Amino acid sequence: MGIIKERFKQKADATAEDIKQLLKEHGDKKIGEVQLSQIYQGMRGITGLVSETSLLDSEDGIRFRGYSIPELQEKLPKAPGGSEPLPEGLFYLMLVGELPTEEDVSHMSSVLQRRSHVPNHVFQTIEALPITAHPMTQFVVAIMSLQTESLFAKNYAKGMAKKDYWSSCFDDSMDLIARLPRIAAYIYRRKYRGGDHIQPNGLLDWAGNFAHMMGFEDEGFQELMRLYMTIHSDHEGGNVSAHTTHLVGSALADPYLSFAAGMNGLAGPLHGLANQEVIKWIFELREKIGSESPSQEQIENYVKQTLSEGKVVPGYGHAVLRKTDPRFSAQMEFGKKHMPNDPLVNTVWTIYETVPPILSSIAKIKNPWPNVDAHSGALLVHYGMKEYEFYTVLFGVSRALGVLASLCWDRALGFPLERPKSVSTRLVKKWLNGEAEIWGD
Ligand code: CMX
Repeated sequence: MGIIKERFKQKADATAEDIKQLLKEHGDKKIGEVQLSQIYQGMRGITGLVSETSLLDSEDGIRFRGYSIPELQEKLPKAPGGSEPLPEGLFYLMLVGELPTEEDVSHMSSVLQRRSHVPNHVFQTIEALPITAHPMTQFVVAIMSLQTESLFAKNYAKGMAKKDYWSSCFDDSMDLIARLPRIAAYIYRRKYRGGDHIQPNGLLDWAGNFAHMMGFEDEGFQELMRLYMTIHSDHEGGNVSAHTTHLVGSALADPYLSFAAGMNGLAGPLHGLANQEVIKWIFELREKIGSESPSQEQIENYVKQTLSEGKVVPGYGHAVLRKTDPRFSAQMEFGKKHMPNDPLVNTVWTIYETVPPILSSIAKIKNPWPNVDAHSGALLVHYGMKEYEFYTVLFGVSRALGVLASLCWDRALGFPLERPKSVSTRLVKKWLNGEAEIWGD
């Protein structure tokens, strides 16, 4: 057994023992109440899941195993000469629950390099799709075709015992994370660079190699990828991509099937696809006014027009957050350091000054502040990646780190099939009339 796997198992066994004790002593404690409005309105605020890898606070934003983004930037190992964290270090932290040393991260990088081979049929499957297919469609289809490699599925078919689920889940998760950059880069080069593919560089770190395979050799872009892959990786358990991966995995669907399901959710415009929508929306504004640098007044009018057409302002609002997303702030810092005069980045900052007061004046909107997607595209455009339909694939490659680390924990802790109770409006009415109970089977 590899050293990372061994450490993970030790931690998971200790946590499983803790949970057993905790449930024995406190299993009947109430954690909250559920209102009728919550079950009709997206289950906001209902605590119903356990996810060990990260925790979201509505004011402070995300913490990964207790560490904020600035703390990760300070404490996680970096690439030689770089100042952004190596995402494989964050993966180690989410998986093992401890900050990795430089040695741990370089071990993780080489394990991922070793596992990164993508079988030829995956590329053939991508090629079978029309080139016009959305990159997220190509990405999900490619992940599904890679499912032929699932150890979990093979071992389950052979009669694997429950106690061994975690081990195959762990191996599949490592393999999948190792292979995703190659697949995503293939899709990018196929769709936007005439199929001129670039071989991996075995000496680079996971994110640096991803940038290289997409054709971006600029050290600034590689640093951006390290930051990007770090901050998009996880956002506790209830967001659509994490929850879907967890839910599908709870049926013992293998990590390939579970992750592909999560990626279908990420491809929704209220979730990950918002990152393409933001840049599309800004490009349309630029075209409309015939200038690269819209004034605050022009932005204000454009926002009001968007709202009056019954559309959302992309990149703003959040189901949980009630302040500026620290993932937005981290990207803003990156912009200030590397491209303070870039017109598109400056437009993102002017939008940040303009949108919150407008959204604040609309009573139903609970959070007028920007989320992660409001900033990411402008940084990519700066380095020449203008093909915004591809952006959600980048989000997806990063999201694998969090949701697959979580899936390993689900299997190691023996979490069961997830199956909440649903009701019909007919039953709700009967219950309100005192004619029926609302719980039970
Ligand atoms: N622009 C316009 N209206 C907005 C809005 C925005 N940015 N954010 C929320 N609202 C509206 C909602 O559509 C909803 O309207 P209806 O009641 O008419 O349906 C109302 O305000 C209440 O919404 P809320 O409780 O504040 O927010 P929700 O938890 O329902 O939704 C989110 C959260 C993210 C879907 C929403 O803010 C939104 O659509 N934002 C724009 C899309 C976006 O940026 N998504 C990315 C989120 C981050 C990620 O997952 O990547």
